[in-house]
This record gives sequence, C-alpha cells and structure tokens, in this order.
Amino acid sequence: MKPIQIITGDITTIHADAIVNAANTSLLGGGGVDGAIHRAAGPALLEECRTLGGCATGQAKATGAYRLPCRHVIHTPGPIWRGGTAGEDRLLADCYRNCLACAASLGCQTVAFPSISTGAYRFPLDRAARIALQAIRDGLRVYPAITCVTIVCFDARTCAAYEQALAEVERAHA
Ligand code: AR6
Repeated sequence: MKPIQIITGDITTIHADAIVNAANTSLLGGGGVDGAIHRAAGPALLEECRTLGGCATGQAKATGAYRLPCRHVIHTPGPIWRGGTAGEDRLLADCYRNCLACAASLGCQTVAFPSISTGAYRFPLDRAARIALQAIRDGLRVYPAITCVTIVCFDARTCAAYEQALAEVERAHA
C-alpha cells in the first residue's frame, strides 16, 4: 500500500484509525464535512465536543468516533481564505501537521483527511492541495508509526487537484 492515497468518497464511511474533521473554532458542528461527520456519528459526538472549549485555527483536538466506523475523530479548524496574506498557508500546513501529531499520540497507523478549507472557507484548491501533500509527506517522516494517510475527496475536481499535487511533491523529492 502506498503511504499516501487519494480517493473520491465520503469520509464518514472510512475505516481508518482516525478521520479528520474540517471543523470551525467552536467545534460545535456546521455544514460540509463537519455536518456529515456529526450526523453520522450521532449526538454523543457533539456532547463530547462541548467539553473541549473550542480549538484555535491550525490546532487539533481528538474525540471518540461513536457511530462512525473509525476509532477517533480529530477536529481541526482550517484557515478562512482572506486573500493569502493573513498566514493562511502556514495555518493550513499546521492543520495537517498537528492532526498527524495528534494521531500519532493516539497510536493511530491510518489517518484519513478531507480537503481542509477548500469548501466554505474558500482556500484555492490547487494551492491547498500542494500545502496538504507537502505537510503530510513531512509528517510521515516525523511519525513513522503512521503507515497510511488517505485524502478523501468529495468530488472529481478535488481528487484531480490532489493527484496533481501528489505528483508534483513526489517529483520535487525524487
Ligand atoms: N466526505 C469528504 N469530504 C467532504 C464531505 C464528506 N462527507 N462533505 C463535504 N466534503 P467544508 P471548510 C468536502 O466546507 O472549507 C463547516 O461548516 C467538501 O466538498 O466542509 O474547511 C465547518 O463547521 C470540500 O471539498 O470545510 C466550518 O464552519 C471539503 O470537504 C467550515 O465549514 C471541505 O469543505 C469549514 O470549511
């Protein structure tokens, strides 16, 4: 199995040790992938999230997975795109790095990410994909216990952007 996989699908169906939620700083749910994860996990997820006191952009906090088929949910608020001069690139890389650190501390071997910040938060897709792949590649080196990271793209356009970015990152380090 390749250490980084890109698939099209619904992250709520993935049997990874941890899935990542593209949350907001309240951690109290929302639309997009956040809404889908809360619906599939059931109301106990929101109850646990209420105890966490929110989460800063770029940071990560873990909960149980309840009715989801994974073991943990790692919640990370991505940056809202404000034109690129508000530290968005660094904050997006922080999301991936901190989620992998959190997953490693939980003993996870397999982690699934959605495309953080490229929906409601409007981060440009190609730019986000390059940042994600670079941060994941770096994280896999730092945390060798994590054997596989899957990016679960909801649509073909997103999938194509991540495949292209993976090829670029692999070429840059060949
Ligand atoms: N599985 C995988 N990816 C999904 C799914 C799913 N079930 N559903 C949507 N996506 P978004 P953001 C994709 O908006 O931009 C929420 O309200 C979606 O097509 O979910 O980080 C939060 O509470 C897109 O490619 O997250 C925050 O307020 C990607 O997931 C805000 O939105 C991210 O889109 C976060 O915005």
